Parts: sequence; structure tokens; C-alpha cells
Amino acid sequence: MTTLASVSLPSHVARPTYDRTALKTKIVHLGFGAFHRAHQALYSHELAASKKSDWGICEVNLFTGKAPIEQLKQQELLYSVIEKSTEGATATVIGVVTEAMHPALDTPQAIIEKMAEAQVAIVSLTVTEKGYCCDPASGQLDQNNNLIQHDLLNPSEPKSAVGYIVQALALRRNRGLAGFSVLSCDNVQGNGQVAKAAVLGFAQQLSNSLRESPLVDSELADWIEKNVTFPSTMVDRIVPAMTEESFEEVQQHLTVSDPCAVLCEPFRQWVIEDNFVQGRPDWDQVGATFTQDVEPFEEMKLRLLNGSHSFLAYLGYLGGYQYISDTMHDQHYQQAVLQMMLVEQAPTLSLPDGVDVEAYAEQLIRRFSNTELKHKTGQIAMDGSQKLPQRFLNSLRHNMKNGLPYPCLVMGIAGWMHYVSGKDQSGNAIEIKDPMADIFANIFSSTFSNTCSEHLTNHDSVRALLSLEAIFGNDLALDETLFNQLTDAYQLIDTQGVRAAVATLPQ
Ligand code: NAI
Ligand code: CS2
Repeated sequence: MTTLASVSLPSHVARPTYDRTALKTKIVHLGFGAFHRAHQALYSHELAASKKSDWGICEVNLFTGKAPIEQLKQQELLYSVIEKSTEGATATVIGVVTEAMHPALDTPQAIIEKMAEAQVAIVSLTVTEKGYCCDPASGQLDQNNNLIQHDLLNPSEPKSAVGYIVQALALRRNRGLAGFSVLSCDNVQGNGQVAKAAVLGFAQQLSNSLRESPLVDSELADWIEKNVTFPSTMVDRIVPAMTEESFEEVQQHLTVSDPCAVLCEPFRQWVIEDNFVQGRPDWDQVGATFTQDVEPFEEMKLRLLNGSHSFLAYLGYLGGYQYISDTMHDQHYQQAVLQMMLVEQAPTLSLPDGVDVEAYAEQLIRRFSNTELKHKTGQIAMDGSQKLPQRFLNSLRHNMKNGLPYPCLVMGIAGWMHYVSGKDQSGNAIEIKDPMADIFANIFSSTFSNTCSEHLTNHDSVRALLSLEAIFGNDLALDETLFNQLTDAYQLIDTQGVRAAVATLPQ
């Protein structure tokens, strides 16, 4: 079979120039998804290419994503990243992957053993927001989560990322090895603290429930706290999910198919809390920033970039826009999202030193307008229950408390509320991909069947959704002004259509 590894590639495709056999698996990464391939792995590749690093990565997928792991193995652990803008494209073959594993191919025990190898210094994650099994509003471990319940009963055959990490750490402790750093690269506010809360919460629960286990005792959580660090990060690069058309484009660039390839924008940013227990690659030599305080960067990015993305995703999808770049052609959407950034989100932030927020917002509008990236509104709309708190709700609370305006935030939330009803404005079904999808479906089936007037239905739907504490905490549902504003926005979308509703926002 001809693969990326065996074919002679066109000269414009950059191939690894370093000795791949000199790399050591010092990072185990959970979540070989689109983003990691174009971000952490690419930074690590560039560092290896500069001959200053022997940090290799073992790529692991835990649930979905067995196919890319198999495909990676079939092409000598090589894959390609294509950066695209209206100015052109560049293609790079990434050589920094040293191993690839999946529980269905390699067994959970083999993955845990890999994480427990002495030279492994970092276990990094891009497992999506829901992968931390935490309550999105509080950031604490959700003990009712199905995966957590499974892993508490079967710690040596875990399913969750948290279960794997705790089991590997228990093994390292038992063998007298050092801990490792857990590096979350997901779009979660305080991602390091959330990863820590999940890991320590799980270890605590495990020691409460399994006193007889040789690996787990009442000291495990304490040991983890002393021997493991959880640096926070701000991660940024738009990497849309691949489609048939994007795979065809890859084939054209490379002259061979690459099922593990990703297409992304040229922009990238990575700010990392410099707090590692067993060393780390010098990613700053290839453009990352190490700092002691990531929070201002994280908040800025989550509220300005991701908040805008979610606004455009819900209201754009319902407005018939398939891609984010399509929403940028609608001046009402573009102006409203810019207003939301500058007037409703930026004033809630403690900006990092030297950041010009207007320039940052304008740069985001340009990035969203990149027509070369086919970033689907429906993709970003996924998992809204896990995204709303850090993207909209913390700013909403700030503005409510300080008497500041928030009509765009309200419209964004009302858009989400319509979206999770599971029907678009023409009555077509929307497939809701969200850990709380069943709860939304229940809300809409009961409100629709128990009421007879359209007005009451909207009112009840907003009330029921706003009462979901896992998303909205226990404060927002008590605010009648907010409830009325949300109901009005929801009603406006219903009666006037979503594009007209967006056109009423400050421009
Ligand atoms: P993807 O769908 O390509 O990959 C998702 C990865 O997460 C897969 O490896 C999958 O196996 C794993 N996963 C899903 N649910 C899991 C669970 N419950 N436990 C363990 N692993 C699980 O998505 P993509 O684009 O790689 O994004 C992943 C995350 O990366 C996002 O949710 C976000 O937090 C972060 N991110 C994504 C960016 C993007 O533009 N795609 C940019 C910045 C951050
Ligand atoms: C997006 C992000 O899917 C989403 O929810 O908002 O993945 C976004 O593309 C990245 O955070 C950009 O860095």
C-alpha cells in the first residue's frame, strides 16, 4: 500500500529533517484529535527539527478514534498538517510521534504501563471539555458521571482519562517512581485546576471505596498532590473537523492520501504555566510562551474567541449559515459579534500586559472570515452544556452585577436554547451532540406536550433550561430580570426569525 511514509512527496511538502529514532517517548498524549495534531504535536515537531529536543509523543485515543491510531501505525507514525489562508497553503509532515495506542488495539493495561514508564514526564490531554467528567458550572468531579462510576468499580480497566491518569500514578507511586505533569490543552477555564480537581477527586473517591487494593490507600490523593503538577494553558488555533472535501485537498497537496491529516489556519498561540515536575520541552523556542499566570490569557481567549464562536455557531446555524466564514458575510452578525467582544466581554477581563483588545478583536474577525477554513457552525455548537459557563455566563454575571449591558450575551444564550430544542426554524431536526442531550429532549417533550399556547411554551422552555444548575449554577435562575430578557430574546427569534433578531442587536 502506498502511504505518506512510502511515497516520494512533492518538494514543497516539508518532511522531518531530524533523526526520529533519537526521540524518546517522554509525553503520553490522550486525545489524538484534529487540534492536537496541528498544535502541541506541531510545536514539538518544530522543536525536534531545531535539533534541540528529544521529546517524542505516544498518541492515545481512549474511545472514538481507533481508526486514526491504526492509520498512524500504518504510515510509520507520520501525518501531515496543512496551514491554509487566502494567501496560500503550506504542508508539513510531522515526525514527532513515537508510538500510538488505543485500548481496543493495545489493551488498557498497556496504556497504563506506558504512562507509568519512568521517562514519561508529561501526560497531556485534548479530550474535549466533557472528558474531565466535571460539573461544567463548578469545575468539580461529577460523581454521577457514568464513566467515573464505571472506573470507581473497575480502576484497573478504566474508561475515562481521569481513571487512566489515577491508575498510572498509583502504579508509579507503588514502584517508587516520580509523578508526571498533567497538561490540559482543552478550552476549559482554569484547565489545570479542573484537571487537578478531577484527578484528586477521583483518587479520593477510589481510596474511600477500595481500602484493600495494593495500589490504592488513603495516602494516594496526598501523594498525587505532592508529586504531580497540573499546569494551566491557553491554547489557540482553529482546526476544523476534516470532511471528504478536505481529505481530497490533502490528496492534491501530497499526491497521496493521508487519513490522519488536518487542515488549519496559519495563526497559533500557546501560553503555558511553567510548573512541571520532571522537566518540559522548550516549546518557547518555537513560539509558545511560558508564564506564571495563564488566567488572563485563558479568560481573554475563552470569552473573546470562543464566546464569539458559540454566538456565531448557534445563531449562525439557525440562520442557515453552514460555516463560520459565512456568518462573517452577514454584516449584522459581524457587527454584533464585534460589539459583544468589545462592549460585553472585554470589560469583564483583566487583560494580559501589552494586549490591545481592539486589535485582538479585529484579528479575530479576520480569522473568522478565512473562507479557506470550512469550520462548521454545527461543529462548534456541539457540547454547549460544557462550553456556556466559560464562554458566556461568567461575563453575564459580571455585567449583571456591575450594571453593564449584555444584550448580545442574552441573544447567544437564547440561540443556544433554541438550538437544543432539536429543531431548526423550518422544523427540521437537529442532532444534539451533548452529554446533557437526553435532559434537553425531556424538557422539550414535556413543555411541548403540557402547554397549549406558543407563548407559554417559550416561557416554560426558558425556565426549564435556565434551571439546569450544572450549566447555570444556582444563582442565574433566581434572577427574574434575566429570565424575562431571555424569554424576550427567545420569543423574538421565534416570531421574527433569527437573522432579524440578530439585526436588532447593537451594531
Ligand atoms: P476531535 O473531535 O478531533 O478530537 C476529540 C478527541 O477527544 C479525540 O481524540 C477523542 O478520542 C477524545 N475524546 C472525546 N471524548 C472523550 C472523553 N470523554 N474522554 C477521553 N477522550 C475523549 O476534536 P479536536 O478538534 O481535537 O478538539 C478537541 C478539544 O481540543 C476541544 O474540545 C477543545 O477543548 C480543544 N481545542 C480545539 C481547537 C480546535 O479548533 N479544534 C482549538 C483549541 C482547543
Ligand atoms: C471552537 C474551538 O469547537 C469549538 O468550540 O470554539 O475549538 C476553537 O476553534 C478553538 O478554541 C480555537 O482556538
